[in-house]
Amino acid sequence: MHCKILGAPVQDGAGRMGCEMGPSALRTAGLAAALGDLGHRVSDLGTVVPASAGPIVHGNTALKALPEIVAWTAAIAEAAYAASADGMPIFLGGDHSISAGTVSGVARRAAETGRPLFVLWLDAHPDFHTLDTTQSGNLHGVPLAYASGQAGFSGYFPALQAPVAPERICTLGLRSVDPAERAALQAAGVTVHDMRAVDEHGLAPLLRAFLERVTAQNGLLHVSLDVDFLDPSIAPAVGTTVPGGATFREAHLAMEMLHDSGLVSSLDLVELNPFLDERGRTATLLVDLTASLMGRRIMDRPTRSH
Ligand code: B3U
Ligand code: MN
Ligand code: MN
Repeated sequence: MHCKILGAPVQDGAGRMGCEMGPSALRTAGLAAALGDLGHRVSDLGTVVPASAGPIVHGNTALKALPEIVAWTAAIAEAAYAASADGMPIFLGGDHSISAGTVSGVARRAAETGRPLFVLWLDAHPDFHTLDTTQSGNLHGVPLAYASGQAGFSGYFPALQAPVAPERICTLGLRSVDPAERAALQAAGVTVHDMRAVDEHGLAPLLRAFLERVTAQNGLLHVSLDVDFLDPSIAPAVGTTVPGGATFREAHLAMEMLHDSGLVSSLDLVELNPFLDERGRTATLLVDLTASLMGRRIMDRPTRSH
């Protein structure tokens, strides 16, 4: 596999500074070497540069840094479209607003190949606010709604060339959902596996059922991994910690299953805030999880289905 690393040092979408350092920390933690050790070809394509931000006026006065995030989204979408022509792009955030660009860019590419794009959103939050419903105004709370074509973005964010149908989106790990998001997720028909579902059924059967759907439709799969999917006890370097996240073992199992599926065509690593890390442990964990997703395994056998 040809892994293409692309930095998107965006922090204006989060409520605090620090995610700008995310790509540097992931590089420092040895991402390229870990992928190379697995036999992959690795290219570091460098850092996305945002378009210039003009003034934008919106009725929701809570919105923060709308012109900046719109400018980033346009540039990241172009970079994601270009990088996904071949190989496996790995986007290093940056806060989760980068996924407005990464998902829309890879979706545009998938539409050209004729294969349906599916999205697996690993996160404590669904990030399914629109520009009208967000109360915090932090735009890392909107990318999934934007990329799936929810109303209210046109005229502000770049026009979507290929929205991802909500039926092709699976969120896993949710435990902090705002009322407007809950209603919108249900109305749109997004598959939601919250932490209660993980507790009741275990992560593996939930993920396996989704992967079987992707396989049945010969789909491509974009995985968006927010650090706060993980429990804060193992991944402290994130601005929005929510207790009760995925354990070390659940997270690695998810990555191993994703690898064995052979479906993953692009990946986001987002919301890492190195300023909040403890001696690089969260960055190192993200590198190890990426390695599991790209083929590192304990023994030479895939995860059994039963
Ligand atoms: N839904 C809340 C909280 C949040 C969303 N994404 C993160 N936090 N990281 C909001 O602000 O939109
Ligand atoms: Mn998120
Ligand atoms: Mn989150």
